[in-house]
Amino acid sequence: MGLLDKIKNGLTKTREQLITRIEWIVQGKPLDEDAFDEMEEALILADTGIETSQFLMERLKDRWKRGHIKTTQDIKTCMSEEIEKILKPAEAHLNVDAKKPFVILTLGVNGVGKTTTIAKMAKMFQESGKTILLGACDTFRAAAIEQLEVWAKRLNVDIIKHKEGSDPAAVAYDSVRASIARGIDVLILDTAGRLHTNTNLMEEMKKIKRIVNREIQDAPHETLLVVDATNGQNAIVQAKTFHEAIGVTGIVITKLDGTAKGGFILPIAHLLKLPIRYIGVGEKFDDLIPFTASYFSKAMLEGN
Ligand SMILES: Nc1nc2c(ncn2[C@@H]2O[C@H](COP(=O)(O)OP(=O)(O)OP(=O)(O)O)[C@@H](O)[C@H]2O)c(=O)[nH]1
Ligand SMILES: [Mg+2]
Repeated sequence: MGLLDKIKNGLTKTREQLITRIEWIVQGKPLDEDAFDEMEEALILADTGIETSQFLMERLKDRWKRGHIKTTQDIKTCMSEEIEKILKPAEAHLNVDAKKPFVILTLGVNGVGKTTTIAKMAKMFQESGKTILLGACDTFRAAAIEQLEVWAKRLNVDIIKHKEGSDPAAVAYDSVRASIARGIDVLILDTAGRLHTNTNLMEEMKKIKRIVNREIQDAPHETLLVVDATNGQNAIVQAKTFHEAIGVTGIVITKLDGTAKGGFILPIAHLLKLPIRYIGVGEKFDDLIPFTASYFSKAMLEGN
């Protein structure tokens, strides 16, 4: 299956709801201002957020007034084009060739899919010929180390670990030293997830970052925040909190396959202005896709 089809599959729920609502709004009546207001609500229901939905509908109304929009198909086409414009600035693929070792620090609240995403990324980099090391800095949750080990075995990559409950920054330190000593291309650090409102978590992450940075001047080269699409608007709050506390350089959005809230990716691009590196559309290795604005905007409005 091609990437566009995969994203389309992943966004099925979001798209079906959005299209059904739009078609219902415009059915059998001429387009007017009210119809656009109702479409704005449909976007908000897809978790696009008030500010971004308004912004998008203004652009659409403008095109309608200039005569670009007459049919339902025109609405879909123009909306898709305007969505692509909003998403385009967030399209920036992660280039792990830039440094050696390229250090990725992965962050996010509990259960969003950090560890799974790490495994998927490791597989992807491995396939492009890179050597990988994983650092098990989630020493907080019972079984977190074992979970990462299971992935490491499946991928046949090494892992640096300490005992449960030990200092995550010490694991990060050993991981960085080992990466340098072994000539590793990409080091990915797994971390513990707790609520973004947990100050201990933020302090722990800052310390890891500091230790990594002390060993390699410009590392971590990527501070990657993982957010879960099923959290919708709350994921935006998480992203803001992590970004303010730690400084995020890229975002991964997971679980787009299980939600009708796919619209929340728009305010991430529009308001947070952070690069979206990958999107997750399932639990398997190859269900991680580099983010491409045009694919996403098509997948939101064009059926299979
Ligand atoms: N459907 C779907 N499930 C996913 C995706 N990514 C991760 N998951 C699932 O989400 C669950 C949690 O994933 P983990 O990788 O353990 O999440 P985590 O952030 O490491 O969790 P903690 O370590 O507890 O903070 C698992 O059941 C994964 O299989 C995705 O893109 N789609
Ligand atoms: Mg984990």
